[in-house]
Amino acid sequence: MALLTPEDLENLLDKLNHNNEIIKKNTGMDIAEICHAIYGTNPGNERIGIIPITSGNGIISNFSASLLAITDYFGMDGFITKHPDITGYYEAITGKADIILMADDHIFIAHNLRNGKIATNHVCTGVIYAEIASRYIHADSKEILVIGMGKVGYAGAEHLVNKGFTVYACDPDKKIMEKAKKELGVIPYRCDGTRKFSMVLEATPNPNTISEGMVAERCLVSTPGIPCGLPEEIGRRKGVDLVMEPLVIGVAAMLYSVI
Ligand code: NAI
Ligand code: 0TF
Repeated sequence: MALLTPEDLENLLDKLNHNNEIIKKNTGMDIAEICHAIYGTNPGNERIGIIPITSGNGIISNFSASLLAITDYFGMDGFITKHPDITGYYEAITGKADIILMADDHIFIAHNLRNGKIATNHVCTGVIYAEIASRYIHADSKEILVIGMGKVGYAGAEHLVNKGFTVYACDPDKKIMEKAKKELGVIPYRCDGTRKFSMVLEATPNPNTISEGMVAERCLVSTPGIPCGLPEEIGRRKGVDLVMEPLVIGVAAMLYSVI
């Protein structure tokens, strides 16, 4: 898994506000309203315990502080434990956390200790970025393209199939595509310029994954992928609206999904 860097987390709230404006302009809803539409929940007075985890590549500076800023932004009562790992877990429980947020290099979870619900960042990120793309108010059809069918893209594609969209998908990994065809019924997308999409979910760790032939003149690209897969000049030439943010949108979905 590509790990976040401290630089990714700089100016997080500016990036959030910028993306919230784009999302509102293109879907008529803000991030909190979209989370509510997906999960049917609203934050109450949950206490969120954020535990720094030292295993693997260790602490990412600003990661826990960013999570705290996110809980604050969405009106929740967050706190970072003084100690990491198991000692931090004990501290979160004795500090009366309702929900635990913690991440190692492989998985990032939200666990609600009151109702037992547990969520992963990759699934919630796929679902919310897919939902954002699918709510594009200028969409010309119910056809949507998913680029990258890994952990995030697969969850997004599944969400879109369940919502009744016709999902085209591409991934160089043949095994993944076979599974997605069989289990989700996605249509393999051949990038030959004959079909262009007004809604695109991009979920790869690579740049330049979006070519001119994939996108309609007016379109919304929704991508958690780091770095961004949309080349700047294509975005400019085609007037693409771009939703792309490194942490907050996915974490908002995690929190709403376990409330
Ligand atoms: P993954 O490694 O499970 O899947 C990535 C998939 O993209 C692979 O199946 C790969 O074959 C495919 N791929 C690579 N190049 C491609 C191309 N040119 N065209 C089509 N498919 C291509 O990764 P995962 O966990 O799904 O994450 C995807 C991206 O999302 C990463 O950059 C990750 O860092 C980012 N991410 C961002 C979050 C956020 O909040 N912004 C949250 C979680 C992940
Ligand atoms: O970097 C990642 C994920 C995050 C997805 C959200 N965009 N790509 N995971 C590693 C997090 C490690 C956190 C660290 N253990 C800490 O500071 O607690």
